[in-house]
Amino acid sequence: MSYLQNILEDKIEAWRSEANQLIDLKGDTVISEVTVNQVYGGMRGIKGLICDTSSVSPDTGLIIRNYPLLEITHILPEEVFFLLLTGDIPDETALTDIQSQLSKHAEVPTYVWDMLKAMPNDSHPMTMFNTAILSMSNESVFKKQYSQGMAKQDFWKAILQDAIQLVAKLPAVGAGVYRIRFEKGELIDPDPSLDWGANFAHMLGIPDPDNTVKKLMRLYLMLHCDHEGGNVSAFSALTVASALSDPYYAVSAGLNGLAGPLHGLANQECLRFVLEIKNHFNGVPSNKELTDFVWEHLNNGRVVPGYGHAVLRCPDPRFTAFMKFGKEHIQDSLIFSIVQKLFEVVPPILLEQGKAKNPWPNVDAASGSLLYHYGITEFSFYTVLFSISRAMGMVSQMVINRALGIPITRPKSVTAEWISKNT
Ligand code: CMX
Repeated sequence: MSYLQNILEDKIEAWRSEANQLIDLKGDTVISEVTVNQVYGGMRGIKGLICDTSSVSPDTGLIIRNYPLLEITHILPEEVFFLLLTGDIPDETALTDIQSQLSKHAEVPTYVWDMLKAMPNDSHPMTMFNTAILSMSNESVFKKQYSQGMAKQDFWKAILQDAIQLVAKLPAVGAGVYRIRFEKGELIDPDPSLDWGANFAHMLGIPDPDNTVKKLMRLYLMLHCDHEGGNVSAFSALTVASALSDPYYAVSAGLNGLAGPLHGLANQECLRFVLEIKNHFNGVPSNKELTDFVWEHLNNGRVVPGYGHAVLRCPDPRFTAFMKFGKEHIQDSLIFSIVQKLFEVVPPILLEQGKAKNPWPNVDAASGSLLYHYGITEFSFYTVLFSISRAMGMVSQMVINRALGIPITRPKSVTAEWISKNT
């Protein structure tokens, strides 16, 4: 039994009894009512899921296991993974244990590389990344043990093994997608002396003389790790996993949702928008020029990528963390200056337009400018970075859901005729 599994064993016993107690005491308590607006409005605001790994408060943003995000931006991605799974920031022993497990399972099967190299050379990096994950479903410990009759109370242990083994491989898969798709040369082997995020930077092969790219990747992979349970990617992944499809199927499914422009792909769209502005004005526009440009964009029926959010009603703390990094490291970058100017100009415009419920920037508004500055200019790759990180949240939620025995997801739908006759 691994050190992590040992720790979780005790915690899960406590979580199970807490859940049973809540169900006994409050099982019939109403926590949400559903209006016709919500049925036609993407179920916005309906409380219908349990998720303990993180929560999103509209006015402060992401809280990971009771830690407001901006208080823990210094921790490593693998530390945040441990935190998501257990509720604790790891001590030295626990950190060494999770790092050694991630390192032990980092090798990617050869058939994944063969498959990625055989894909059309204009494939989107997200198609390649998600296909690579799906292709590894045969590696699933859960799938194997389930077919051998594993008991339901032990499901979480096999899911935990899959969680570690899958997350361990993602930096290499992501870096491999980058190098294959953009013809960067041979794949680069992991460096066992590096931590998980730094190793990703190393395998991308971006010049990094002062280790700032490693620092950025640690921050990037930490910040995107989870965003409670109801966003498209988490909800999709968890729904698929609730059918007891293995985590490879489920994570790939969730990430297919992340690949949509209203969700994770917004980081690619954002950088495209910033470059459009740069090319249009041949540099950084004045506030007046930028204001006119943004209005024209909106009046053409397009959204401003990187702004707005379904839950948040404040500047996203993940955006704030990236801006802090940018101000510290690339203050004189032209692209970053445009991002800063957009932050001044866009919220008042969205407020004046009066449609978006949240005029503030989200996680995707600043991240691309940092990646671009350090030489990752292929912006269709950006959502892969988001995915490597977000997989940690998805698999952590899966471990907990299986531990709590959450059943298959099956909300009820109604017809328009039913609404018209019954409401
Ligand atoms: N630019 C222009 N219009 C916007 C807008 C933006 N950034 N954000 C919202 N709106 C519009 C919506 O399109 C909607 O218009 P219609 O009534 O014409 O359909 C209206 O404002 C109300 O939308 P909302 O309730 O405020 O927002 P939703 O919860 O429906 O959608 C989101 C949230 C993120 C999809 C939306 O704000 C958006 O499209 N933003 C731009 C894309 C983006 O940055 N996505 C990344 C989100 C973070 C992530 O998941 O990675």
